[in-house]
Amino acid sequence: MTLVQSSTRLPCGNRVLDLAHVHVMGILNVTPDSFSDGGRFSRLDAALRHAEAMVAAGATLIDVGGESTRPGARAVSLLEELERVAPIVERIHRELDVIISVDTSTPAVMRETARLGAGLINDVRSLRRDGALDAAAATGLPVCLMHMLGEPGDMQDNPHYDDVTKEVSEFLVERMASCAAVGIPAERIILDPGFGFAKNLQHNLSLFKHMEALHALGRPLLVGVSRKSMIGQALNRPVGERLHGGLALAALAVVKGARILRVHDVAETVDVVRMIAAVESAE
Ligand code: PT1
Repeated sequence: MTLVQSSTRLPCGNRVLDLAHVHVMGILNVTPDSFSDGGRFSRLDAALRHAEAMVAAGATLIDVGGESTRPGARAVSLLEELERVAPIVERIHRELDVIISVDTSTPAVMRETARLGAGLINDVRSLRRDGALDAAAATGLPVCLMHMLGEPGDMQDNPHYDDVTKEVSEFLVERMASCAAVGIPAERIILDPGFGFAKNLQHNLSLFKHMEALHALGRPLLVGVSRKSMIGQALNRPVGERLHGGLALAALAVVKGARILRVHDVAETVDVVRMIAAVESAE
């Protein structure tokens, strides 16, 4: 056999992500709403405590996002996004032992958070904003490329595919080529099918079922389905009752070869991952 095993060690700034095993990425939203008005510093402290709890529960990555990209979300300005994200990236980098992923499509946010200690760029728009390819390349950080059509504001308006898995795959191949053209090599890329982005329930289920086809692209897969409406629609559950459906999908994603699970419920998902690893390491 002459098959060359590509390295499982992905440098992420000053840390290394070992993709020989499955990682749980905890979601840290820093969009202002939930925390009542204690002001900016208590919000920052609350976010840091949340990140700390997720690390204690076994998250090896924290995904920091200052722009909501769920269906119908509104856009935020660059300054608004930077003011939300930069302080928490700086604090996590200083205080916690974890890889910081920044959920952003904004070039200036990529550059500034990389300077402050971010280890991974997670862009749901796959570096399609003006200047994003060059900004991501300049950071030297790995990038997660995700499939989405349109924008969060309109992506759920009647999405159509003839073959969703094939079209997602072709999209990701094209984005990898655009990355290669600006000097972001394949070795620095993570791929994400983009569950819940410009896809109806049948698209999401079919894409999940055939996720293995994306391994042909040769890069590790990240899967984000936590609490999403595909679970709500399949099980007829409101957002507060989607944990068990989400854990079922987490287990299935691991079996299908996913390497990073992006979740809200870190402790529960870490148990799923560890239980599967225990079985797989048996005689
Ligand atoms: C994701 C993801 C993300 N999801 C990556 N980044 C969100 N790489 C934000 C719903 O249908 O899957 N991968 N960043 C959150 N987006 C959504 C989309 C949240 C759909 C909810 C839904 O409920």
